[in-house]
Amino acid sequence: MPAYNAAKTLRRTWNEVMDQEIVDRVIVVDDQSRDETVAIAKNLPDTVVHRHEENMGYGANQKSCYRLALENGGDIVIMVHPDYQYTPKLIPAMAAMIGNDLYHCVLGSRILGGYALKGGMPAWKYMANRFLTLVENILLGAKLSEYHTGYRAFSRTLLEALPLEKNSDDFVFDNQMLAQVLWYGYAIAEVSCPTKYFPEASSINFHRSLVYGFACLKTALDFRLAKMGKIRSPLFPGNTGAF
Ligand SMILES: Nc1nc2c(ncn2[C@@H]2O[C@H](COP(=O)(O)OP(=O)(O)O)[C@@H](O)[C@H]2O)c(=O)[nH]1
Ligand SMILES: [Mg+2]
Repeated sequence: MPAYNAAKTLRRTWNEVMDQEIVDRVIVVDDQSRDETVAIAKNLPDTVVHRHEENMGYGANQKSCYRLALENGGDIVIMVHPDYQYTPKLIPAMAAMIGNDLYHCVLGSRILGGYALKGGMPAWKYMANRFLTLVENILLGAKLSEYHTGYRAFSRTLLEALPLEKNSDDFVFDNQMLAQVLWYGYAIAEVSCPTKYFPEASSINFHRSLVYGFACLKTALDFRLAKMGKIRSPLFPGNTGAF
């Protein structure tokens, strides 16, 4: 759980995660929240809490999460936002798809199934999501329903293979990571996840979203140019023979 000001929802999310009776350990990385996130996390059993010395960003937070998950021996690692926006009830399904050796990466998609708007996703976020997804599918050569979910499961093998440290410390980390999964030739599976939007579940404003959107487009473009051998990118190393 990459946490930032998640005091109001962390315990609820954690409770529901543990109710699934399949999770051995929870990793909470706090990115210098201004609320009680750390104090609450420290009282949770079976939980490793790590606090960044300073606010480093959402991508940096996830880098710490995956590093700690691997250090703690995780074979199946599931990232879920602690803002209670994504139901932990899908964890057994997502973990099974990895544990049964079907996939190395599974996303909980809010778009798949078609209920995102009914679930309260703001219309402008929905439109942006659909547009970015369309362009990314074309440039990345994939067929995903969305690239922007905060609910993702990975195998240890995959996490060890990706050069995550090269990625951004900001929100576009999420996008770069999925592009890397595809770059390394892994299939991405999706399960339909109910969408919930409420005040605590969303803090990203229009400006941050715009910056994120353009960074997503750049990621997809870099991927395509690297594939064509036109550029070298530390995110997408060792092209298939082009250089
Ligand atoms: N580490 C870190 N995480 C952040 C920061 N700002 C937002 N987040 C987290 O990023 C995630 C996505 O943000 P959120 O506001 O929920 O966006 P939305 O649900 O996509 O509308 C949430 O888990 C937030 O807690 C930050 O400055 N640092
Ligand atoms: Mg959210």
